[in-house]
Amino acid sequence: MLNQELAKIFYEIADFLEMDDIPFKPNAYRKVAFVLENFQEDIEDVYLRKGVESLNSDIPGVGESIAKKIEEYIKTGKIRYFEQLKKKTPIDMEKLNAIEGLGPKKIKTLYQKLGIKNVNDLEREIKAGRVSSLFGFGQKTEANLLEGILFLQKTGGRFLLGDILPKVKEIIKQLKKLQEIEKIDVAGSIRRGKETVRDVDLLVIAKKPDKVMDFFVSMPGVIKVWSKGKTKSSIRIKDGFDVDLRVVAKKSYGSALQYFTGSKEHNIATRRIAISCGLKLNEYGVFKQGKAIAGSDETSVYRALQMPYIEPELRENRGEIKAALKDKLPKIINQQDIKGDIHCHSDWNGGQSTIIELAQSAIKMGYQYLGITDHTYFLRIEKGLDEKKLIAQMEEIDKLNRVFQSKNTNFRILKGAETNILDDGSIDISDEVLAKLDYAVAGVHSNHKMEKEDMTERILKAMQNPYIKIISHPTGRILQERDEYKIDLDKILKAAKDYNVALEINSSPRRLDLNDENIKKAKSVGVKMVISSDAHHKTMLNYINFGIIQARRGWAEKSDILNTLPVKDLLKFFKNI
Ligand code: DGT
Ligand code: CA
Repeated sequence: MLNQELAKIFYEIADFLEMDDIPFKPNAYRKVAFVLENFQEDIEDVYLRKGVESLNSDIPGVGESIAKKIEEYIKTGKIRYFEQLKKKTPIDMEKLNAIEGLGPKKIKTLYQKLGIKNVNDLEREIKAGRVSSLFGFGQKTEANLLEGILFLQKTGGRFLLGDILPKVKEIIKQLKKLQEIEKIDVAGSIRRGKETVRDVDLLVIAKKPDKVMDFFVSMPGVIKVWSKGKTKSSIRIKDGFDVDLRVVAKKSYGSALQYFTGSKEHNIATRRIAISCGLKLNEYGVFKQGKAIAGSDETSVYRALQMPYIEPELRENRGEIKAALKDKLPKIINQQDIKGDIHCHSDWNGGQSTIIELAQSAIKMGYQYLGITDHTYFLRIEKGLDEKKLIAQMEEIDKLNRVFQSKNTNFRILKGAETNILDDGSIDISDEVLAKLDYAVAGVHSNHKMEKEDMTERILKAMQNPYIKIISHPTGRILQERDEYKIDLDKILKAAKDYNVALEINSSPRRLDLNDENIKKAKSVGVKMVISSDAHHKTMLNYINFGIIQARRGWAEKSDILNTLPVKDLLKFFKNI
């Protein structure tokens, strides 16, 4: 486990030394870092054999001075030399280095000439026009740096799962074409289904690693090769994110997958369990007195720790280990459980597909029903439906349903609407018309910046309307753009139970609202939820998969999610019977 931590430190030492124009040493440290991050044995084990001597003799590139530093880290968790370097040049190397276009040499110039220590300093100096006049910078570099800073500020250097996942699937598809690759999996935060992702971790079993790596670093779309080795290579893709590829031995594949899936917190906890069982767990296997007892597949790894398999989405150290040890893990929802989608928009109000196109796509997805929930009229920009148009749409849906019935198609379009919760909590469609729908959804689409108490009251009032059955995107956040509105979620959860209103898990990759922790909270107090695509085009019905992932991360089971019900039972919930 120490291997990766030490590698990170040695890379950073190399950067600091390079800044100081010290010859040779930076490369020596980089080489060692690279060896460590690819080393097929736990460095601690090497150390336990004969201390500094075995570190020196058994790890290529590790001389006595580096061996001593490794020893110091194993014993104290720190390396004084590294601490001194950081003290001598007090700059935020990691963050500055993360800006596209900056490396140690440029960081040094910025520090020496303008005293720039961190990203804020850099932004200030660029805006003051002082960076472009430095040697080696210029207007274009300055503009690129500013763009890089803005990206980091907006996103923290993280990418939306929804943006990154299709590209990762494409990369995997290309790699799978190689005969040498026996098995390939994505690990890391992507496998855990986190809503944002810093980088992509791929693992493979491969016959000829050299050939695989040659292909990997020269795939179309690669703009930078950070490193290339037999067991690990690292590249940047033109979309701006990094991909690491590791080749792993068959006998260690499950352990490596478990380790690189993380999360780090989950790993620390599982490692502790291993120790308490007298075992040792690392990315190479589970070991008992030095002998491997598991490692080829993940299930065997967890079994060796006296636990059932833990789904990746649960691995955040949020109670899953305790639950697993007691065999009380939730049976989390999966794609097949979903019987229909109950929030999507048609071309009646700014969606791009017709109702029948949406319905046909839904049938192809194996759904039994699809609820059409167009915006209502308060949203004039989207030409929301008024009462008259809503009634006309209901008639159209009735007509389409009669066609399905006459053809014995086991499919039904449900009549819904996504109404607006106005500032005072009232709904922008009359109760009389709401009563004609199969169900009504309500959401906040305006005036997001109310005080907490007012916003909570506003939503609570809407929930008391007997026709409102679902609150859409309950916290209003837009990832990397807009924070949640201020609400008292506990009060809203209580009202959801009291008034029999479901809360939505909106699957739009920019919303994912409720988020995982709120889903877990809602489940724990018995609030029902729905997973909806909020599609504005038939192809966006697939967004539901992101909502399912989020629901799994929130420990949701089939029984927590209403659109796992057959249509008859779903309508019973809506009719409150
Ligand atoms: P990301 O990339 O920030 O979206 O999140 P992850 O979880 O993919 O993190 P990443 O790419 O840094 O590392 C992949 C996995 O490797 C991580 O989930 C757990 C494992 N790992 C990485 N560094 C450490 C570490 O220092 N200690 C332990 N125990 N595990 C680590
Ligand atoms: Ca990652």
